[in-house]
Amino acid sequence: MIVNYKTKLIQIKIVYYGCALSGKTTSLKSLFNKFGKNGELTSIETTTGRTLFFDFGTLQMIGGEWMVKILLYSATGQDFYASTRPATLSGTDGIVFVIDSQRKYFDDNYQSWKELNYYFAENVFKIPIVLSLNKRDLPDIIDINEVLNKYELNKFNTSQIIETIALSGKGVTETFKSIISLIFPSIIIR
Ligand SMILES: Nc1nc2c(ncn2[C@@H]2O[C@H](COP(=O)(O)OP(=O)(O)OP(=O)(O)O)[C@@H](O)[C@H]2O)c(=O)[nH]1
Ligand SMILES: [Mg+2]
Repeated sequence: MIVNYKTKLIQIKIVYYGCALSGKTTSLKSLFNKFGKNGELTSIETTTGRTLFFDFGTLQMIGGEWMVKILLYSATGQDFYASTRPATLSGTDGIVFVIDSQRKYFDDNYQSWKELNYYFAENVFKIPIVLSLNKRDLPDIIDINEVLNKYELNKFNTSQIIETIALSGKGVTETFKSIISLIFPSIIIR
């Protein structure tokens, strides 16, 4: 977080993280679409639409006399580019962890979660985290309670879990508002 008292500008960084194809890029695209900022998200992609390094875009909001600039990133989920993930995570103020709810990907999601925990070590419990339980429109999906138990969310200081369908935009704004309010507990977004 960068705070400039002179210009009354606060800059924060949020990273969408999770296993390959869980829906991170789709979530960010839906979010920017909802804010009418289509085209303001830069995606560095392979020719098949997979994230090469990261997606990046900014959204701004006013809180009192302060301007809050939110830097949004998604880390690539592809293991081939895993070495780029720590750089994307560096200096983050909050994480949205995107889970592919399909039961067959339970282990892939959990491995990505373990990796995230490994990168931050014990500091992981202090970072605001929202779990986006994505792809709720698909068949054979895991139950929210299975995630709550397996991911031990009770150990985290500030966390939240929200069911989403990034493809249709369902829950995407709610997830974004939730991570902002975990970072700034006193900000209310209308
Ligand atoms: N049915 C369904 N499909 C989804 C949903 N969200 C994303 N997808 C699809 O899942 C695939 C992967 O989505 P991406 O957003 O590219 O996934 P990603 O997490 O950015 O993947 P990487 O960048 O490779 O790590 C795409 O075909 C999306 O259309 C969802 O909520 N429901
Ligand atoms: Mg992506």
